Amino acid sequence: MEKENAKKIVFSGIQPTGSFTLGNYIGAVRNWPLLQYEYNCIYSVVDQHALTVRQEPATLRKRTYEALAMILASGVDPEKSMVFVQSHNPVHSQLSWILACNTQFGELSRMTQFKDKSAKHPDNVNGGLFTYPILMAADILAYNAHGIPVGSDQKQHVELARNIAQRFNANYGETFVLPEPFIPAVGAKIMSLQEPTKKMSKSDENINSFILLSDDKDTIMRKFKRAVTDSDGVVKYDTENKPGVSNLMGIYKVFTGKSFEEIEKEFDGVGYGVLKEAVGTSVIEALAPVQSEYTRILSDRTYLDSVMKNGAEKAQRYSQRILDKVYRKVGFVQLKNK
Ligand code: ATP
Ligand code: LTN
Repeated sequence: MEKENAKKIVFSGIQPTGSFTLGNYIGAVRNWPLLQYEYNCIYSVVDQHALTVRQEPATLRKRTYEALAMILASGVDPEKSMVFVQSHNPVHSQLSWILACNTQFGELSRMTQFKDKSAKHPDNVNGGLFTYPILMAADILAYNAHGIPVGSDQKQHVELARNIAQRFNANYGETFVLPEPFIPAVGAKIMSLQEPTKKMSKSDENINSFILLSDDKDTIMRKFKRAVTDSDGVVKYDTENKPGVSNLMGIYKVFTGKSFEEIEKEFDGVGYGVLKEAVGTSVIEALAPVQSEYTRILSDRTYLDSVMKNGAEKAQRYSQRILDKVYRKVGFVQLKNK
């Protein structure tokens, strides 16, 4: 990776908080392997972020392996990209402190995810939940990443990272590359199948609201058949008035490459049942190879451990250089024998 300095850096992360949803896949992970040719890509299982919500330790450990296996099963090649677990590289937390001292309380208070998550877990509005976007900025800035492939819900956090970088550069001199979100044109926000005005979320209590990448064929089809639509029976793309149908059409578009016009024509006069069945089939077919790769990779712990180890070493080596520079800029004394 070090050899190809001309390529820009892409960084993204996913939390090991549960099995990935179709939203995680379409909005983020599916795009990660596609970027490996044009960019130097760095992908992380961000386990430190997961702690902002209470986690059962054994479950977190298990899900960390599962998340890594899912990233690899989606087509990310650890020979081409850096793939690692966040807590294996201490640079993220070290940089996070410096960035925290360059971030305003008011900026953090405006983050909509903080407002949503603190409303959802009123018994655990902890400091980590509030300062989490700073750790996310550290994830990105520790590698001088330029492109951040995420779903649209993360746009605000990437913009905050950019603002922090800009401010640091203005105060201490040119140090960080300014990151920008890479948001997919279609599927940046897949909606809940039960409440299509809300984002599909793996932490939703209603299991019929999401498709998990680990769901089997029958479960996927059943969940699509139960998806909430509307009562006028017309297949038309109109997110405002027909959010349920539009969400199904968006998913179908992602996996078939058809335009909304073509989809409207295809289902003209046939009703929602046929649409739901076709969407279900397209998803089942698209996920099948990822699911079998996932099962194969997850059963090979030795391989996953070696990917983690190599990734951690590369990530630390790469980001340490940037942290050293930051430490010099802010005025920390360098040890003479370093
Ligand atoms: P949740 O709220 O479902 O637990 P999250 O937002 O914490 O999920 P992460 O696992 O951290 O999810 O997200 C990883 C990536 O998936 C991010 O880039 C995020 O933007 C994207 N993503 C999450 N949900 C959706 C969705 N419904 N549609 C599109 N992209 C999504
Ligand atoms: N905050 C993101 C996950 C995440 C991330 C990152 C994404 C953590 N660090 C760095 C892109 C770049 C989330 O909750 N979905």
